[in-house]
Amino acid sequence: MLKKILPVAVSAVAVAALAACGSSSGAAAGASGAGAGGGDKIVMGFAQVGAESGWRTANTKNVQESAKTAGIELKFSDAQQKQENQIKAIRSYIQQKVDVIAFSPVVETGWDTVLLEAKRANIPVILTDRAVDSEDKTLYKTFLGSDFVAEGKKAGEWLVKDSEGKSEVNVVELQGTTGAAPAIDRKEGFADAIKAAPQIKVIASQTGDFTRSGGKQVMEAFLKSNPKIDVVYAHNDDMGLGAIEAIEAAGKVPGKDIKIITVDAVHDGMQALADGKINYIVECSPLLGDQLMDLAKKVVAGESVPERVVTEETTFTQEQAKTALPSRKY
Ligand code: GYE
Repeated sequence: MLKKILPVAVSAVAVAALAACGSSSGAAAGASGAGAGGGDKIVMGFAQVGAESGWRTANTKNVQESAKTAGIELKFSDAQQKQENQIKAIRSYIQQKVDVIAFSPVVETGWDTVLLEAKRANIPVILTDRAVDSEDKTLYKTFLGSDFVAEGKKAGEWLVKDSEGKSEVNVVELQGTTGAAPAIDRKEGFADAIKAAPQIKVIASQTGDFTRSGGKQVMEAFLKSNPKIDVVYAHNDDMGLGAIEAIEAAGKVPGKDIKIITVDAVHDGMQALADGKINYIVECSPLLGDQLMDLAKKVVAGESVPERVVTEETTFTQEQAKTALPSRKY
């Protein structure tokens, strides 16, 4: 615990309270508790969304590795895509008086109360990967992550080009988790871009919760109720990979009979792109760890940080995926 020396009795209570909370919620917040009594290491409480996708797994691994390299003690919790679990984890980090809290909010709304609690406890908060819709920008120090609207736009722009000369292009959309920033923004960016081509129509749009099984299930239903589907736009690779399974099971050829556009560019997605089953991927980098640790050190030291840090990203065609695959880190 940096700068704040806790009496042993208090920290013991905090750890006990945390253990009780972790076992009842399944949110397993900050299992080690090692930093809650002294030492000069920065202690970060990190409330992760879950383990819903390849992206998330890569992000978790990267954050854990970067913390180690930066000499930051990480208390990690997995909220299993449930906001209530994330709120519990954040409260337990406040109780433990960590030096900084970082979290990736599962949905955009409903954070003001717990963020205010952190602010009153003088614990700086860094949003990582996903945003909140709080009007009070003083509730967090900075937001590190992608521009999801831009990602959706890139997906739509590719489709507009690919649809030139066609008279009708029917799209089905597999949305991410309802209420999550990347789901809202990727939908918006895509819708905006395809306005340029009136022959492109989104004929069905539903959430697959960012998971492979969700993508598969929703795609099965789409295939049953829509006789002519030309394109799948999936808000992440995992749902696109689930859709591939559903398309193949229906006797159609993914990438040819039905084109697929996804976002993320994790390894399995890139492999499917190189294999011709996906047609285009917009990259969303999960490698936020090093930047997060740098920002954490600065906010703990009381230095000012930019209020928004946007990750740099690219896009991949099938040919580009073949070249990029051997050196991909995730
Ligand atoms: O695209 C998806 C994951 O928030 C950017 O969450 C992240 C998204 C990512 O489940 O695969």
